Amino acid sequence: MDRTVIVVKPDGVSRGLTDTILARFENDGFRITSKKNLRFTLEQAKEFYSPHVGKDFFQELISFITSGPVVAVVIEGRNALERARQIIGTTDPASAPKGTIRGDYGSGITTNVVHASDSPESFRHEWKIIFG
Ligand code: 3AN
Repeated sequence: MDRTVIVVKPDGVSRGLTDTILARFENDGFRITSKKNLRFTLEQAKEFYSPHVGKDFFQELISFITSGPVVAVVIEGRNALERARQIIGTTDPASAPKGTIRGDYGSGITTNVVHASDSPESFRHEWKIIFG
């Protein structure tokens, strides 16, 4: 069993998709072990997305993720990181297959409704910022 951080982004929360999105993971056998409603501060957002500092989309990403409340959870399950990435789909919803969360609900590469950690290091980094 291992764990990953899932964040329902501001577009997912404001569109009322939180329960629908979290159910996708639970229906696949994941267990939610922590849950937190929060709004990222500017500092938290910059730290959370620090791997993207200097990229041309960084400012847009920070503005978006701080634009409203998010719901963050830790989910636990076998092969959690890889399976959760399959469930959310690729970064750009335009190329994410139907049946993935981003493929079904994402409206743009920034507004892609959900985040999942992409490595054990990013899980630890993200967990510390939100739940530490
Ligand atoms: P993912 O969320 O699929 O792991 P990352 O880690 O490469 O993708 O990027 C983090 C976030 O940055 C993405 N969820 C997306 O919102 C945004 N992003 C990534 N690439 C781009 C891009 N080319 N243009 C605009 N935003 C992007």
